[in-house]
Amino acid sequence: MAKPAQHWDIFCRVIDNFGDIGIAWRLARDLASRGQHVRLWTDDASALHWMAHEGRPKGIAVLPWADSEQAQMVGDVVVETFGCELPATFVERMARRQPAPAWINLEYLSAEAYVERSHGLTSPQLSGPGQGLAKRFFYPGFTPHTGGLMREPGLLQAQAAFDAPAWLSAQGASPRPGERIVSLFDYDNPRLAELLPVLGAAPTLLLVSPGPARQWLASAALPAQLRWRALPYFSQPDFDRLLWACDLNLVRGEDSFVRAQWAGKPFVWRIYPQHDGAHGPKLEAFMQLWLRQADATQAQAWRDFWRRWNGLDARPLEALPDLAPARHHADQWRAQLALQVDLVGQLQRFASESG
Ligand code: TRH
Repeated sequence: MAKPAQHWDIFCRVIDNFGDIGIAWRLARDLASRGQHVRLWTDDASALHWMAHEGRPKGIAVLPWADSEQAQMVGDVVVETFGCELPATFVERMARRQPAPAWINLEYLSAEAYVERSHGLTSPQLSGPGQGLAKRFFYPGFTPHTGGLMREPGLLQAQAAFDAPAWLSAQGASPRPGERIVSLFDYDNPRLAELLPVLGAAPTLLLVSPGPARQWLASAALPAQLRWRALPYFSQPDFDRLLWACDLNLVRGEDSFVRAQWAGKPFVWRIYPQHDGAHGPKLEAFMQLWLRQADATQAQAWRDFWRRWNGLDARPLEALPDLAPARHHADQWRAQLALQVDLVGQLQRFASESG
């Protein structure tokens, strides 16, 4: 017997870049696709103009954060993304609601050991507007003892049915015979100049998403075998198709990093740089997990490349690791991740336990 649809309130505060709203929007879409009713409260929905330009699915209302202070109804489940601190007036209404809503804090993704220890912990609210409520911590992750990764129903089937040449042609980005295709979505990166000769070692078409890299490339001298095209901001589904169509994806942050793993292609991750250097151990922890089953020589080549690309090793970029074995490894890694219960499935279970 299917459970009745629940009402979900997702709160998202946009810090910078697009990951916060990107993850919140993907969560809302996934929940709505399962028949849930979703209100997405955010202080900056502007990126949805392109991220969601294929239309907003039924069942999702995107609302200004400030309006939540007057909201009379509180959902069955309240998701506070990345510790964004809910409005006190809304929390007061949560505390008065009978039955109490499930209050879930969705944390940032990491492969570090603390995640498995922290996933599922509860924090009873002993004072303040939420007194009497309990907040539960939900940590996404790559192992069965975490909350898993978002994997919407039908993702792997859509990939299997995808016609890459037709999609690339529709974008005006068809490769020439023998050209490999590489996508680039990055922050400002001092290593970019070193990337060009690395890619130019073989005939390459570089597809560049909007951002600092695209500006820099416009005036850069290119090696003979390297061509590039500027891309527009795609909708999230089309950004996925870009990753599926390429032979190598250079991604960043959190959400595109996960989507590159679902694409099952070799990828390079530019982690979100943190001033206190916390991104270093986070990168190492992921590589430890991701490369555990890989051939030792291959694994070292990827570690070297990722560390240098992320500025964690001052030596210059050298040749790309061999993409053929990496393609096989990417397939294996995706198959391993697909064994996990997906994040939204786990979140729904969490909510029914906590509510
Ligand atoms: O933009 P990001 O660097 O976001 C970052 C990270 O999430 C980081 O962890 C967080 O702390 C910081 O924001 C605040 O990278 P990310 O996570 O890949 O998010 C980009 C989103 O934009 C993702 O949902 C994919 C989407 N996207 C498109 O839909 N179309 C596009 O053309 C592009 C380039 C991105």
